[in-house]
Amino acid sequence: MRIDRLELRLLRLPLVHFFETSFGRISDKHFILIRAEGGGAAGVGECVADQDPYYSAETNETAWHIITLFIAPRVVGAEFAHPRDVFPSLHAIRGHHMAKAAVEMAAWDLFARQRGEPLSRALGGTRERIASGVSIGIQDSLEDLAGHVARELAAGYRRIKIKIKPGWDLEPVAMIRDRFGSIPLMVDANAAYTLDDAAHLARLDAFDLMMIEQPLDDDDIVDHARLQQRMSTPICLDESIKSVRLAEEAIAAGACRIINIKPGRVGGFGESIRLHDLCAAHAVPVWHGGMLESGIGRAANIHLSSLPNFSLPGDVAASRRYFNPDLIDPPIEVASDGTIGVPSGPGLGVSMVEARVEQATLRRIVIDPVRSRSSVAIS
Ligand code: OSB
Ligand code: MG
Repeated sequence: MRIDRLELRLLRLPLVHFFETSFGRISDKHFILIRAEGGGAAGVGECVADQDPYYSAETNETAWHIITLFIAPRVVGAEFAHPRDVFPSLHAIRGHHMAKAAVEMAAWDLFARQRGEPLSRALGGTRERIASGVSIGIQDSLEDLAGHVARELAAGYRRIKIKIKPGWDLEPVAMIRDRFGSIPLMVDANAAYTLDDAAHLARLDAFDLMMIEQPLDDDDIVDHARLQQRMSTPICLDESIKSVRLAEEAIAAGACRIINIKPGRVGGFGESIRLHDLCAAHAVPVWHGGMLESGIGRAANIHLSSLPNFSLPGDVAASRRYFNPDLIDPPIEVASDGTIGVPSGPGLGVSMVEARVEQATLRRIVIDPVRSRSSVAIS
């Protein structure tokens, strides 16, 4: 497989509803879309970096910089036997997993399309439908939160996750248990606490949560292990699992009992498969995280979620919760039983609406071996 040309676009899409975490609130999604062309076909990959370096150190601008100056020269015009060889070929570039993943995932889509098979098959997926859950951001009031929970349960979603932070934790959880009973419920702190909060966090044990996601800082593997000894609610790590190696260390340390997989965080599909397999070997269940992706990144997440150890519902929900319209048509829908069908067409198996992509584009650059860097700016 040869990648002849890369196109990068920086896009802006308005969110249907603002999304608030312990990092802050956003109303628009800014992201880079990669198009990789080769052998007369094209694959696409969505970069999950944000505008700000809060969830991770990467941003859209760092990803743009790293892809154009360091990743593109290593992949444009290069021959790969398989897309799993893309990530190792970028070894000299330290970190920047979101930037690497966007290009690697476009290469997987290109590969699957060239073979005329769905991406799920190329990845080793085994299911035709995946279980879908939702992530509900911090709201202005408990009443607003109750309204969101009621709507998502009515839509059929298989589990509810709410974002928490100091000052918005025990009360919203108690309210949900009180009003909605024993629904599958979990919380995500996005690293908003420290080990000093252990006694406070242990009060969540009374609510029979499926798990607490990323209570402490991303580098605090040891503190997560100490916290897990002081609470019965299983800890799930997200931000901390920046590589397969770190996952091995976190599992060995007892820092988590569950892992959230996001290909962007670990460097793409190849690394995600290795992480999935590592967790399966240690009997650690995994689920697929979400980064408010457009239909392109959402479809990629669905294909990966078809692997066997994704045994818990993920943060992979219907398009309409995020963007209306989405970049793809038809959008991704959830069935009344809370499942999403894995697309069966070649590659990602979704249709991008080029006019919508064009309309959302803030900036564009094309990189090919002849004009190794030529830029077309679009205002
Ligand atoms: O921590 O899982 C997270 C969104 C952006 C950044 C980080 C996270 C999230 C979500 C939303 O929880 C998941 C989604 O619905 O896409
Ligand atoms: Mg999370």
